[in-house]
Amino acid sequence: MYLLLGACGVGKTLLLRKIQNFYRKDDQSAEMSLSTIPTVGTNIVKVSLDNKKREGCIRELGGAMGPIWYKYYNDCHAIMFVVDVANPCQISASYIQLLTVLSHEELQNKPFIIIFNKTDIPSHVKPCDVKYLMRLDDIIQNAKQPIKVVDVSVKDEELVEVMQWMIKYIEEE
Ligand SMILES: Nc1nc2c(ncn2[C@@H]2O[C@H](COP(=O)(O)OP(=O)(O)O)[C@@H](O)[C@H]2O)c(=O)[nH]1
Ligand SMILES: [Mg+2]
Repeated sequence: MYLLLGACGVGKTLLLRKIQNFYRKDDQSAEMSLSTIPTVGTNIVKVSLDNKKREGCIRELGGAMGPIWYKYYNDCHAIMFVVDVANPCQISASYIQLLTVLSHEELQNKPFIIIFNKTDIPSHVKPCDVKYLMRLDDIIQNAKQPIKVVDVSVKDEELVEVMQWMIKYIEEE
């Protein structure tokens, strides 16, 4: 189980939908359901990771559930943490949340991907500046977990690096 975390409105549900649709681009009916509403509670989807050969499960936890995210750490094998780089006011809160998640004892050996989303919005903070603000170089050097950082626009379906990371860290049966 991949655990999909991040503050409210960063794009987690849209990312889930787009990953679900990654291998069914021709299916118009799938595209119809791309509007999102704030997630209350948790959202679990099964996705094809490898053109239908291999599958994975992703559990999204609503941003408002931050205080109880830890209850789901035991039941996941990898963490996807989304940051909205078009919302500068939220970046410091995301940084604190990220540090809290990374330092949790149940997540010490689990791989992380940090997804800087909404790079299509012209006023977004440059990912290199966000990395600097969040002191990510320091964090990555000192973390026990393998951490990958990607800049994407989920809206524009820039999902390849996310899919590659998911396949790299696919859950063993
Ligand atoms: N411009 C833009 N909007 C996005 C992107 N990703 C998500 N959104 C929008 O951000 C809003 C919140 O998205 P949602 O997936 O519900 O966020 P969640 O609360 O993290 O699940 C929705 O209106 C999405 O359409 C993106 O890459 N670019
Ligand atoms: Mg959501």
